[in-house]
Amino acid sequence: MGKHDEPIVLEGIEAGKKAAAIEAVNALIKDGQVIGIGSGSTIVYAVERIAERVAAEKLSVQCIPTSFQARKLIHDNGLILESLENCPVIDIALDGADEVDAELNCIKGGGGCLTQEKIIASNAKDFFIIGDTRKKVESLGTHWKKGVPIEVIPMAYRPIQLQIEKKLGGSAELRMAHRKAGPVVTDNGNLLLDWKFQNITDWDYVNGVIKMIPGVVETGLFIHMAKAAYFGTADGSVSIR
Ligand code: ABF
Repeated sequence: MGKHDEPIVLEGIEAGKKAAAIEAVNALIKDGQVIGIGSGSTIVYAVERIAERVAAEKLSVQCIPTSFQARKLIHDNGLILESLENCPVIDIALDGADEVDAELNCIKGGGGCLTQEKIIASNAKDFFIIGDTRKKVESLGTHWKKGVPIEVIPMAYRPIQLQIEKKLGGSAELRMAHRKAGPVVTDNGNLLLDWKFQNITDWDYVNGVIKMIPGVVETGLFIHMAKAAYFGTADGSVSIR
């Protein structure tokens, strides 16, 4: 790829994200719903489309965020911001993903918001993924090479690294901020490990092993949680898995 091609490729990726988000919102969002709002870049297009539909169709919806970013997105688009205290049952959750496999298992948390994303997704009657077509893979680890994100309590990060590597192999790296200025700190005040794995097929087992290590808050493995995934391409077409 020549250097002049890069902006075109990026534009294509953004077009894919936007197409998937708009298609999902048009098909899935209904009057009266409590909606879980994911984090990342694709969800921005979804929230903008929800706001358009709320204004044009006079829909009444309430939105629950998965992160500081999502909370601000809801607020900035003039949508009703709600919480799990008031709305413990969510009708539908929409979110991006780093990868989605053939069984709709996902790696999420590249943006560091996996714990609140999983809480919202697990309390939603239906959970849908939106993303550009790069995210659609046959098996996890094909596109997303940065590993499985894992949120951990800060004082335990080192023994957790060692236990993961001993029990499952691979390497669990502490996620550092830009220019290694310090570790990335989540919205919950915790740290992140990115576990690079090899030859894993039983994701249920792996998720269980990691979750059982004291100090692990949550993993970015979303196993058997999504109902469907919308993938968009640069030409605006969308496929549903
Ligand atoms: C989120 O969206 C995260 O779990 C994930 O890291 C991120 C990636 O999606 P996008 O491509 O939309 O930024 O929900």
